[in-house]
Amino acid sequence: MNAILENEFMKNLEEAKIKEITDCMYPTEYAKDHFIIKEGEVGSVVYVMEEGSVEVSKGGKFLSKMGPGKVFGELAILYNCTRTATVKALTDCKLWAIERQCFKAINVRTGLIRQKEYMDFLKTVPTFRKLPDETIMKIVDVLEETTYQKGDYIIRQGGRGDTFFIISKGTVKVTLKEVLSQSANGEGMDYNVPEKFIRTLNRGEFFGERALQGDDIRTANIIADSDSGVSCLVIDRESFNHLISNLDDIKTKRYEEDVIERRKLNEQFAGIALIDLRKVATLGVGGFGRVELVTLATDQTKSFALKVMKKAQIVETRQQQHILSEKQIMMESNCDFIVKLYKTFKDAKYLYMLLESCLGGELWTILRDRGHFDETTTRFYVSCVIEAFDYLHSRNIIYRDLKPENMLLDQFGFAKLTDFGFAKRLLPPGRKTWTFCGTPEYVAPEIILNRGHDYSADYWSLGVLMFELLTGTPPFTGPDPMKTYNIILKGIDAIDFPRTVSRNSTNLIKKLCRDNPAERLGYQKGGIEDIKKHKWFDGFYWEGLKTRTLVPPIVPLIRSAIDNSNFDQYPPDTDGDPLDDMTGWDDDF
Ligand code: ISQ
Repeated sequence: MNAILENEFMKNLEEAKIKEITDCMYPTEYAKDHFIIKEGEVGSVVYVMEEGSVEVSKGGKFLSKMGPGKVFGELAILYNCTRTATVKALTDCKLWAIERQCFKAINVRTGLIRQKEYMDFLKTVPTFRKLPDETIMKIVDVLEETTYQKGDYIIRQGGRGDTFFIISKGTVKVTLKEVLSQSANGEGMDYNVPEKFIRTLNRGEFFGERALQGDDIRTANIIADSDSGVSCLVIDRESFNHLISNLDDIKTKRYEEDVIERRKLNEQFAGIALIDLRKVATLGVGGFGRVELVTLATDQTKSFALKVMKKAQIVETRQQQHILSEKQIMMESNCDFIVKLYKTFKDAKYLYMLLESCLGGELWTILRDRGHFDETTTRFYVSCVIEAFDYLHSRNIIYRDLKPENMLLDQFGFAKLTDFGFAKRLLPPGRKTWTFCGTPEYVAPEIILNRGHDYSADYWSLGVLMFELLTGTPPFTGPDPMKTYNIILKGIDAIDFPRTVSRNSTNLIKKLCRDNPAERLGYQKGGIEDIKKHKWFDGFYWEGLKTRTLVPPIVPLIRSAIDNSNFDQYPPDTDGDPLDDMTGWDDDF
C-alpha cells in the first residue's frame, strides 16, 4: 500500500481503489538473473517489489537499480503496452503483482457502483426527482464527498449556506433552538437556549435542499452523530444551477432525416467495386495499414481516399469492435466537418473504407511547416472542430482522438475530422465509458485515472488542440507516455503559457482543460453554445462557417483530383502479405 501511495502515478488513484487493488494483488517470485519484464514485449502486469533488488535497462544500457517498495510496469495499468525497459532480478526477488484486467474490473465496478448508488440517492430527493436521468448523472459527477467527526455541526441554525447534503455514511441529529425572537436573517438568535432533539437522519437522507432554491437561512442544526464519522455528498447552488437548465431548449433535431439523406448519398457509390479503383499515391500510414489516393479507372476526375486495414493486425490488437463502430458512425454522419465514408469492402486479408478525399493535407503537416498559427487561423480550425463535436455530441457520440493528424483540409480549406477508430456512441445518454484510448498528449485526466469518461473528454482535447495550434506544441508533453500522463495529472495551472498566447486564449484553454470534467466549458447547461459564446470567439462568423461562405485562412493549392502534393511522401509497403482471417468477426463491415 505504501509503495503505491509513493508511486508518482499510482498515488493519484482514490484510496478506496488503492485498497481494492492491494487486495487483488498476488505474490510472485523471480530467481536471481531472471527477467521480470523484457523491453519490447507486450505486458499487462504491474509489480511492486517486496524483497530483493532488480536492474532496469533500456536498449542494453543500465538505467537504475531498484529495491523493496518500488512499483514498476505501471503503464500496463492503462493499456496493454509494449514494455519500454527491461527489468532483471539481481537477487532472488519477492514481488506483488496485479493484472490489468483485474485493475480495469475494479475501476469499472467502483465507478458504476458509485454512479448507481448516488443516482438512487438523488432520485429520492423531491428537487431532483423530476429531472432527466442525464442531468442527475451530471449532478452525480459534481457531488463532493465531505467527512465529519462525531459532534461536528454540519449546518448551524440561523446561519447562511448555499449547500445541499445527502448522507452517504453514518447518521446525523437534527436539533432546534426554539427561539421566539428569531428574525428571518438569523439575527437575534439566543445561543443559551438549549437545543431540542428533533430526529435522526440516516444514510440516503438529505438536508439543506432549500438552499438550492435560493433560501439560504438554515432552519435547524445538523450534527454528525456516528462514532466512526459521517460522510455527506455535497453540492452547492452555483454548481447545481450550472447543470440545470430551466430552458427547455432541446432542439428537435431531425436525426432520422439525416441518416436517410446520408443513405441516399451512399447509393451514388454503391455500384463501385474494388477492381474499379486505381491507386495513385499513398496519403498516410497508420496503425492498421495505409490510406491510398485512388481514382476510378473510368473517370480520373474523381478521387477517393481508400483506407486499407490488415484484419490480422486488428484482431491482434483487439480492435474489432472499434473498427465496426468506426464504420457505422462514419457512414451515418452527415456533417461538413466530418470526412464521409461512402462504402466498405473486404476480402480475406483486408478491410477497406472508401472515403471522401480531402486533398488539402493534414493540419499536422501545415502546423509542422509553419511552426504555429496566429489566433485567427487557430480560431477557424478550432471552430471546425466545434461544429463537428456539436454534431457528434448531439447524437451521443464521443470522438476521443482529437489531434492535428486527424484533421484534414478539403479543397477550400475547411477542416474535417477523420479516423473514427475511437469514436463511441454512448447509450443511454449520460452513460460513461472506460476504454483507455487517445494519444497521450491529448488524453484527459479522468481517462488516465480510469474514472470513466464521456463527451467532456472531447472538450479537454479541444483545449489541448487550441494550445498546440497557437504555440506549435501541446501543453502536456513528456519524454515518454507515463511522464506525459503525470504532467497531465498536475493540471493546466502548472503549465507555463508562452507570452504570445493572449489572455482570452489562455482563459478559454483553462476553461476547457479543467481537471473536473463536469466543470469544463461545454459540459454545463448551455452545452457547446457556452464555448461559442466565449469572448475568444467574439465577432466570429459562425453562420458563415456553417454555410461555408466564410473564407478559410489557408486555401490549399490543389491542381487536380489526383494531386497528392499536400501530403508527405511514404515509402512502399514492404511488410509482405498479412495472414488470412475468415473467422467472420467482420460480417457487419
Ligand atoms: C481523406 N483524404 C485524404 C487523406 C485521408 C486520410 C485518412 C482518411 C481520409 C482521408
